[in-house]
Amino acid sequence: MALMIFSLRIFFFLSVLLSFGVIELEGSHHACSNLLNLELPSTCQAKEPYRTGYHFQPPKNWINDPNGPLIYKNVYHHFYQYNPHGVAWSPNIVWAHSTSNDLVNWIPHDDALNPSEPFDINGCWSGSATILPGEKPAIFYTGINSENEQVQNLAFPKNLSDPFLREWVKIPQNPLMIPTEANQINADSFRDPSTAWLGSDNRWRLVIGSKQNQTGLAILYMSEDFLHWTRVNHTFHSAKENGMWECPDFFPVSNSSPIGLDTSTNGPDVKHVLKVSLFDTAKEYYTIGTYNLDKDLYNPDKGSEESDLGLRYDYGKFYASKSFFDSAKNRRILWGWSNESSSANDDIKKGWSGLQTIPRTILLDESGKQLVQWPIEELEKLRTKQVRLPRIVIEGGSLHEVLGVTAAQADIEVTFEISDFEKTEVLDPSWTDPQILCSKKDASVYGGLGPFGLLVLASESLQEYTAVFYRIFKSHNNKYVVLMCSDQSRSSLNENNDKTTYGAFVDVDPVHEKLSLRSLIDHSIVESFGGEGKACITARVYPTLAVDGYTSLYTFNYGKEGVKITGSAWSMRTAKINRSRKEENE
Ligand SMILES: *[C@@H]1O[C@H](CO)[C@@H](O)[C@H](O)[C@H]1NC(C)=O
Ligand SMILES: *[C@@H]1O[C@H](CO)[C@@H](O)[C@H](O)[C@H]1NC(C)=O
Ligand SMILES: *[C@@H]1O[C@H](CO)[C@@H](O)[C@H](O)[C@H]1NC(C)=O
Ligand SMILES: *[C@@H]1O[C@H](CO)[C@@H](O)[C@H](O)[C@H]1NC(C)=O
Ligand SMILES: CC(=O)N[C@H]1CO[C@H](CO)[C@@H](O)[C@@H]1O
Repeated sequence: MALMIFSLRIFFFLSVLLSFGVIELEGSHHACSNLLNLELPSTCQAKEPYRTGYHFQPPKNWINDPNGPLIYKNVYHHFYQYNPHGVAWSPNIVWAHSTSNDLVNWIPHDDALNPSEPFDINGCWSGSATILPGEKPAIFYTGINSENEQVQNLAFPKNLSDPFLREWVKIPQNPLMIPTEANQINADSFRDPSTAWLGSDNRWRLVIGSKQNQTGLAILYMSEDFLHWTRVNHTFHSAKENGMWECPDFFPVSNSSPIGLDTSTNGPDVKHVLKVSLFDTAKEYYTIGTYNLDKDLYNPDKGSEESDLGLRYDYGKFYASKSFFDSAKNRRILWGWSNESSSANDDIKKGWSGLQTIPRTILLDESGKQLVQWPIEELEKLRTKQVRLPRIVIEGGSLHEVLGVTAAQADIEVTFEISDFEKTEVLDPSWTDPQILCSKKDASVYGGLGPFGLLVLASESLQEYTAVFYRIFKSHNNKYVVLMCSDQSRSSLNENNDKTTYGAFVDVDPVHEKLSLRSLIDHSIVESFGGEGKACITARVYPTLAVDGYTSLYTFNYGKEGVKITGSAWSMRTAKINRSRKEENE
């Protein structure tokens, strides 16, 4: 195969170089080259530059939380919070519904739940699905009732012979759980029922997010028949100074084999995970711990950080996530909502707001101390031509373009090998916050070992790019510390976007282990997986120049030490997601 890469040596700082305003490229290599910033031919102009090619989104309007994911008769169901009337959130939201055979291509259906009854007339908010014995799906969701209180309602499919479960019936006994003076639940803070699990005593349990003053709460309910629910007097779990807990997700993970577990599974080889979404900061965190069945309590493992400074599925734009057990493939799959970083006005111009991230499989890491995530294997069906990166050492101060892929819609997976650690910078003990460290030492700041990584959604003369990269430090106890960053500061010339830089420390030992990085690039979203899924960062970006055929992809190293790189990149086909009937038939 021809060398798909050519290298471009730069002098010291990228910023120095950029200040001259030019980077000389050896000839034109894109169908839609924009080197001179000339008026672009109309064939190269994207009508909707930010619409995604393979991330889930409906044709228009606002979406937020993924709801009640499930598999039924080998069909995957994805419900999501949807405002049929506009690009902004509105309380009287509905459950939109799509189904899929592969979690990649989706068919739209009519809304599954709409506000219609006194117990949900002001909105059908988030909830979860449970598969009852006899393969009978059930949905618990939060309704906003006619008094604007948050109550919990149950719905069943109308026709179990319909694999698409197109119609749902809200049971007449609703609401099944309500806030009262007696139970001391605040009617504004009582939402997002979890998937229910069955204990060995044959009783069902589920948790609901809440708060008491600033303490975040997971309120436990129990039932023998799934219809009559009683609040358990003690709190299942709580954490001070968390504020409101939204979307609690509680599930088992295996500590002996790389498989997912049904939500009701328990036993000696099982750990439990509690994930909560913090309403106050719009961030999530999870802990790994033990589920005490006798006392019906969850205890996070010793040393768990119970705030958004703790473990997160994703250190970027990712919220209101929910997992489910895929019984067809024995895996647990995680969905999350990635909201826009653009202004409300730009959302109106686009006509839509919000994406779902690529479903990820989640497993307990071998260390038992964190989870690892990876894009579902089905996504690889969208990969087209593979472009192998030549196995080279990228010298400090160089960048190499990856040619031959549609850089605005791509998947790239690379591994870095470091043989010389001599020039590693020392980690200042005050540098404890990875996000702040990534903002201070963004991609343009020259380092010792790193920054090295990818420049994605880059315009040809690098006025715009999003940098996903590593920096390695040496701590005072002589351990290497790996920092992963997603730097959006130069992602767009449009100043109205939120360009916050994100960061995470990745638990990889770079001396003995290879350091990998995978990025799913899709027009306005960059989902990155560091250390084989030990740290994930999702960013939303809106380049003005680096759109469609004008987009470039680079590997780079602005450290002093050379780094060996191997890997591949793929152009990604467009998934079939909620197309019109006409397109479906094409
Ligand atoms: C239930 O669904 C099946 C499969 O789609 C369909 O053949 C049948 O007519 C449906 N029954 C009713 C009562 O709608
Ligand atoms: C909540 O705060 C109020 C005052 O702000 C206090 O009186 C009350 O005891 C607190 N409740 C709990 C459960 O801490
Ligand atoms: C909760 O406490 C009340 C009295 O405080 C008691 O009557 C009730 O049985 C308890 N419920 C459970 C499920 O333990
Ligand atoms: C959505 O994005 C905005 C701006 O980037 C951010 O401030 C907000 O907290 C986000 N909300 C959620 C729920 O993620
Ligand atoms: C939920 C949703 O947005 N569904 C849409 C799927 O696509 C069809 C055709 O474009 C629309 O009519 C639906 O509204």
